[in-house]
Amino acid sequence: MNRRQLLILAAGFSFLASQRPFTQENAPAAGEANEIKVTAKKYEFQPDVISVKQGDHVKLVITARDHDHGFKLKAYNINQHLKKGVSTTIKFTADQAGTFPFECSVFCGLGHPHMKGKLVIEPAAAPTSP
Ligand SMILES: [Cu+2]
Repeated sequence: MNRRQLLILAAGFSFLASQRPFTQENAPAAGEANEIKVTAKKYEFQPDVISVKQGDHVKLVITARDHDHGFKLKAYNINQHLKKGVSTTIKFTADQAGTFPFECSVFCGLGHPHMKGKLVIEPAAAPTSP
């Protein structure tokens, strides 16, 4: 059955039955890769706040512009060297919700200690009780 047939079928049913396909259609499929492009340069990550949802398969594509940098996300045991001019892909599954700091882990100059950001993982909807 294709989507069109499904919608026609749903429209013929009760209000509740017809609402469901529409609301679910807009939400991305669970576990879909969430690709985020990030730039690293002296002395900031852009964006410096990265927001994802719990359960997302996060794919960060980070490009160091002006110097080698690093991406250290301690909560997820990630410490990746970012070579200047190269896009580095870092993949992880955002299985724990919360706010986690990340920082540059390769000394890049005087402002290096301030080169930080945070990863915000919104909790998934609470599971319905049985
Ligand atoms: Cu640095």
